[in-house]
Amino acid sequence: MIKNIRQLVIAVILLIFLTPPGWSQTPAMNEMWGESAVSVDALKAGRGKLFDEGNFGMFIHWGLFSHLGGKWQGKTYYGIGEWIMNRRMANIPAGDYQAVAREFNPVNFDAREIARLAKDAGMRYIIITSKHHEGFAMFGSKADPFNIVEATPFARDPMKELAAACRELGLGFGFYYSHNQDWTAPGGTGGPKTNADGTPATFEDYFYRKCLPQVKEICSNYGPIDFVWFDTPGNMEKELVTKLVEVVRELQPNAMLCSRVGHGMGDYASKGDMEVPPENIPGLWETCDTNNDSWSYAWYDNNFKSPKEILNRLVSTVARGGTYLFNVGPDGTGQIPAIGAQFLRDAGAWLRKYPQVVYAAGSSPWGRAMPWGDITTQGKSVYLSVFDWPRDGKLHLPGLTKEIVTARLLNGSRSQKISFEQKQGWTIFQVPFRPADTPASVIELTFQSSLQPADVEPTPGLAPNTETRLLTVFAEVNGAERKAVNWMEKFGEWKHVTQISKWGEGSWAGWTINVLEPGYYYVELCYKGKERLVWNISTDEGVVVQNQQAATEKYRDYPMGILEFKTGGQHTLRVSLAEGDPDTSSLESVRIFPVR
Ligand code: FHN
Repeated sequence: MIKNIRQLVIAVILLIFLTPPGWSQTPAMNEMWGESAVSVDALKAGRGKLFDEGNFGMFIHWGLFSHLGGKWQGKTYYGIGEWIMNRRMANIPAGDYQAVAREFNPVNFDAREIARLAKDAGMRYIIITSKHHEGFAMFGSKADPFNIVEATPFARDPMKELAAACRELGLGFGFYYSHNQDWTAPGGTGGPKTNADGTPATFEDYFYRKCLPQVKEICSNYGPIDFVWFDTPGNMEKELVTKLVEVVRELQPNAMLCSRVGHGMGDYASKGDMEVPPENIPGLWETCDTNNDSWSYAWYDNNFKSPKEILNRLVSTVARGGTYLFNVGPDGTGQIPAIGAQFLRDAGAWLRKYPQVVYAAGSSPWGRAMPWGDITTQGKSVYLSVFDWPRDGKLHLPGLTKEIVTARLLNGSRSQKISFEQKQGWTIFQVPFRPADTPASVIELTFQSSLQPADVEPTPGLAPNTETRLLTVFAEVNGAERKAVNWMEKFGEWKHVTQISKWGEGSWAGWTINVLEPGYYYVELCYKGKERLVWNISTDEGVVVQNQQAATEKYRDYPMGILEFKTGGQHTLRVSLAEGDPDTSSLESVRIFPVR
């Protein structure tokens, strides 16, 4: 027994001393929100104008990890490439990682080409990693020699080149800086606990020797910058965060600070990684997303979002009231992978035809996405961006209560008038059978005055020619728990949903929907859980669908049966768990679509 305890103690000591830095931190999700001391209106008129009106920026994750590209000593590690040092990935000791700098020579880096791509994609600014969690500075730094000018054969400062290229093309420019985590600097969070001479290193040592001076450098040596994007503040002391904020405010008074600086000191809120929220959010906020699965380059990762997906996520973010920051990961030679670059150019070609849909556009008065796409506003105009074009010549818009002055189907500068009828709370547009454009067609509606949320009856509609998804985020919940959850699929690849679990006796989730045409509809539930579950779906007309289906640990649509709406008009629909574990059975949404 004594022998076992002794072995345990030795094992713990070995673990503490031998574990490489950084592994205990995973990409953080719960530290994103914060509010600025300056009012939103003042920010919009001042330093936040580019952010607020631009609505679309390029994020770049580029660093020493890009040279590794997801591979270490011949083995591929799947997950976000910039975390390759992490214990859950290749578990690389700090010294071994630092040695990689000697091989890093991104000779194909062309700042003008990257800035040109951002411009062609319709992006209005670039924010690039100046130092990520692994501690390597992608700029010339006097504060720390582990930087691209001093430690690599490249020996150039690519940030100088990129800042200049952005200025030349009229793009905004800003830096990402990992202020809390530093896996190679003694004292940085996740970094070595001792200095080179063996003396203990504190976080203050890292902060005053490296972090603060480097933040001064990025705020001094690159001309006026528009953003400083700090990330993963963790448990950083407020006093230290305040010092960083003061430096930025003093040296770069026009730079916007993202809320991930910590302690509520940002100018705008940053949503969780890769999260396009389902409901409108007031204030200044941003979603950052990536063009494949990893932020930084990984040799195997060519799961690039199509132009349609990029545009759909961009338009939806703007329609919810936010700004979209879309990431690319140049490889170790400095080049952005070709497929991702091409898809961005294709998205940009569409944006050049319909700039009014995105730039300086307002959120959707409906407060949520439509089954066929999404809605943005500009003055007295409303833009319907239709990504899923109806095949029967009818586009359905529920809940509009204000009179339309004109309805036109746009195609760049050309447009054609379209007719519509209004019945039972629906506006039904007669549209050509073929979409006017790809990947989305745009319909412009004009009104006597700008359309407000009060001009829209927000009940979701059930149209006869498309599927409708009722999200739990919009449900009335009785006796169960609704909660937003997020999880990683691959390491660092985040998914977000709002779901309902902890079902109690007699509990249910309910929705009111406006049914245009009575009849039969298939109904499916999207859920996760254990073993087999029995769900009950009932309507105010006494129709019941009850069925058992399998459950797995991932959310998936399961067919439940056929639901009949005997009459058109407003109906209520309730879902309850009839059999199964009440805690782990987690309902995400209801999908309804016509049988015909
Ligand atoms: O850990 C980082 C991650 O590597 C990446 O930089 C993202 C981008 O938002 N931020 C952190 C996780 O939230």
